[in-house]
Amino acid sequence: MRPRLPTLSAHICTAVALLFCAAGTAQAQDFNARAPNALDQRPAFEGQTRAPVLDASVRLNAQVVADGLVHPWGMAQLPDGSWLVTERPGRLRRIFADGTASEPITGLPAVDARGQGGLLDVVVRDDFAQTRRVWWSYAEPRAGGNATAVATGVLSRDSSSLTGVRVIFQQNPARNSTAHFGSRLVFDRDGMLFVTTGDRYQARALAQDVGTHIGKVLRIDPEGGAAKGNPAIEGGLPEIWSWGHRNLQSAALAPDGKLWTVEHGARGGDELNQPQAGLNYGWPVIAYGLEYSGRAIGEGVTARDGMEQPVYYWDPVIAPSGMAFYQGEMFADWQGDVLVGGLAGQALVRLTLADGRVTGEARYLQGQGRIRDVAVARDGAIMVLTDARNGALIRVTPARLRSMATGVSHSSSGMETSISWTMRTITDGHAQSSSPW
Ligand SMILES: [Ca+2]
Repeated sequence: MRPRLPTLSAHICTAVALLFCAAGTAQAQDFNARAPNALDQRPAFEGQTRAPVLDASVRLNAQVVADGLVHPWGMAQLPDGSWLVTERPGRLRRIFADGTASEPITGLPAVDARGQGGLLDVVVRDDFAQTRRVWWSYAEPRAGGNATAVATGVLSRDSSSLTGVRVIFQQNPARNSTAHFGSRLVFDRDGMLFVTTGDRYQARALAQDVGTHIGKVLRIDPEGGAAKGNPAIEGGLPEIWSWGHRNLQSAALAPDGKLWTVEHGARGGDELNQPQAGLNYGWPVIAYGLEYSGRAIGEGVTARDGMEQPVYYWDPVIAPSGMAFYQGEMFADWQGDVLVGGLAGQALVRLTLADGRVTGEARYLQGQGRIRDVAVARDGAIMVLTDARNGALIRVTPARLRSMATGVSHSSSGMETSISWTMRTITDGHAQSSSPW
């Protein structure tokens, strides 16, 4: 029998299906009530911020698959429906559909888990069943500091260890910082791997320096080296796809195969972008929002020739982490919609798109916890990871469906029990006092 995580209240996790209503009334209408931080800034085009609020009255069933995860950060579904989940302190586990969790998988390199560092994203390819190859990103301890790195290895048949581990990418330069590591991993349709990075907080000017990997979207060969077909950028490193980014913890491929990202702004200025090869997305020269101090960012300009406008921005911020395009059967009306996790925003954010612009925004699970990652399971359920000392893998389905894992149907008495339990579990120990991104 596989061990359960030591802090799991596992009998509750799998026996109780949680039901609550993300009401489309006052709560869902609230998120644009606050004034922007930068009162004098104007969007570059209509609909670039504060898109019309969508009806969010769909009833959702949110079932905790596993809790007791320490600051889980990334997840990848395996062919049998189980999930690989990273925990920031440096552990990778396999979580099975019944909520049991493997012991930490051995063979990973050391991580620098201070601050926002640690073990970060994890991905597999469609050929996992044949190759058992796994790729992951992490904050790598280096001489003189740390930096984002990507490694790959082969998962043993019993899922206990990774073998043949190789580091295939190292961000340069390293910095003495515990902040802004990125880093999402996304395979494109050509089998190349997008890697997002951050500006390391104190090194923001290097986001404009194409001789570094700081504040970039990178595209690499999953065996190592730069990807073929990357843009030719004068004086630029060969891994660079786009630059001028602040801290990218959300990235996903759209149904048409294009990469989209969401990056953290400062006080206001979280951005949705569709990064295109060889273009400059402006940080820190142009930005929406303000410094945390309340001062203007740089010269306080939001537009400049040669720098791309975001498709959409948030002020106040949601503090975005995790992203997926919905495709599946369970949420029939959400095909192609963008799902983004909110940390400070404590919400699952849904955006509708048309012709490359945002046409509406809705928020779900508001106030239930800091959402670190979002994925769509092969059966169409939406999976989220909550960022907390007692973090959880949660499966979100339309409430009309019976819980697939438990067969439990929902009653009003169960709903009351669930809500209080949800609040207790997800908020218990969550990092209220830590930084909001
Ligand atoms: Ca930008």
